[in-house]
Amino acid sequence: MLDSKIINCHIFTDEEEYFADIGIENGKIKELGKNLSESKKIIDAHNKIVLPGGVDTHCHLDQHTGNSSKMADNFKSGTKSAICGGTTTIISFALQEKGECLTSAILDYHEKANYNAYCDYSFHIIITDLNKGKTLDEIPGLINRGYSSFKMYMTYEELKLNDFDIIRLLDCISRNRGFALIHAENDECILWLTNTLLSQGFKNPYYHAESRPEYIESEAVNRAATLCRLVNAQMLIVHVSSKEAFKIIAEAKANNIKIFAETCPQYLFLSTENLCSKDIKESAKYVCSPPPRSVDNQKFVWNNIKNGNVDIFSSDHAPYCNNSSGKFFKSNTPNFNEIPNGIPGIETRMSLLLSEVLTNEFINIKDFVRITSVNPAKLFGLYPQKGTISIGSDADIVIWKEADIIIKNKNLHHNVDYTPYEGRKVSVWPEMVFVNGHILYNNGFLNPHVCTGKFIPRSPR
Ligand code: DUC
Ligand code: ZN
Ligand code: ZN
Ligand code: ZN
Repeated sequence: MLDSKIINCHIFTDEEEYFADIGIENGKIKELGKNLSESKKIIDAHNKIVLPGGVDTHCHLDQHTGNSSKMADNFKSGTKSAICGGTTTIISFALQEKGECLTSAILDYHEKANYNAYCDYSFHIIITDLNKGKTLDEIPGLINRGYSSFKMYMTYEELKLNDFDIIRLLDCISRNRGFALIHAENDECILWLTNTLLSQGFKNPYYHAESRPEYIESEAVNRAATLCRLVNAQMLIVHVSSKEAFKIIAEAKANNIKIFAETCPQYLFLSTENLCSKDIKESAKYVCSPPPRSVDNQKFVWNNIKNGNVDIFSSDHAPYCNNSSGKFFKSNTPNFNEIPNGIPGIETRMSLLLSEVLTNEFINIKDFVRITSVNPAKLFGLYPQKGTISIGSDADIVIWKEADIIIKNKNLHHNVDYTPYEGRKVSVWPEMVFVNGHILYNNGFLNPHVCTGKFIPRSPR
């Protein structure tokens, strides 16, 4: 006897499209097809689009910021927001403080997440300090215990590693079959431009974009690809935003360098114009890095999604409120470089993109599933447990309903006091979201008491 059965589903994976019923038992997909076994419960999808739950491999929850700003979302509010937007697995970050051993960093973030997550989760470890080599000694053991991905930064004073440390780290990760993620922007160029702009009196958030032009991103992407090639590592370049950076990635891939590209909603749906408001309370909302680019650049990002150069579409949810706990932690009139970088988007990621898919058909639904669920799960060792609808997979399933919806922050479930997409129309939103076989979201209502998300250890590559 099945626990539940979703009948009349119009199912899409990255490879197939078909009509079938889905049988669920013990949180897993047990049967798929027609004439399934008897079930205790039957849900009728009425031939609506049914997709695997989203896998968001780039979101920051409850992360230490290194200053007095605070992230608004912890694991509870962040994963609640995720599932209400059709994402059913997340990989968040465990940040190594300088001098800290990685095991202690992980324990810290496990404590934050334990019994606090609505959906299953895992961690990438952010490495900020090789700690005289001790950090490298921890890596093989960590990969064996399911922490198989490591993020590094080329910029931000408190986070960045120099190229030599990146090489040593990549080499160690690669030899132990781990996976790397990198934030690629040239730190010295940003520093010089920032100082120059400030010395000329240019302080407004608009100059955040001026201080991080596209070519300082593409320079760093090229360098990251070179370091990757040197030690034969596998690496995801996160939040790729610009035409030149995509070009370098396409070339590197053609030369068999094992790099992958992630992009995010802000590079499709926001632009530098959002930073132009004279009202700093408005423009500060869009400060993220790399910054939103020109309207013109958006079509290059679309083209790279269409031609397969984008492997993953993540949110890069970085939840800072637009008040003194977040964007304005430093003062009411901060200089552009004093505003925390990052914008919320864990709940809107899936609908924003799927809505474009359905209305403009620029890419098809299978491509959508590929970059929002399948590839994120595959690259990070979660597939086929996550990211697909197939027998044996976890029953993480979304029934989508087509309807005209205007995004309003008051209807979202994160703890951030704004959404950069306020007022934007979408044509689709989750109707029902199943997480490990349980209906956690149903037509706008959240099943309030279920916080049964668990840590998922991930296999090496
Ligand atoms: N990079 C991220 O990956 N997230 C938030 C801010 C940033 O610069
Ligand atoms: Zn159950
Ligand atoms: Zn980054
Ligand atoms: Zn990020």
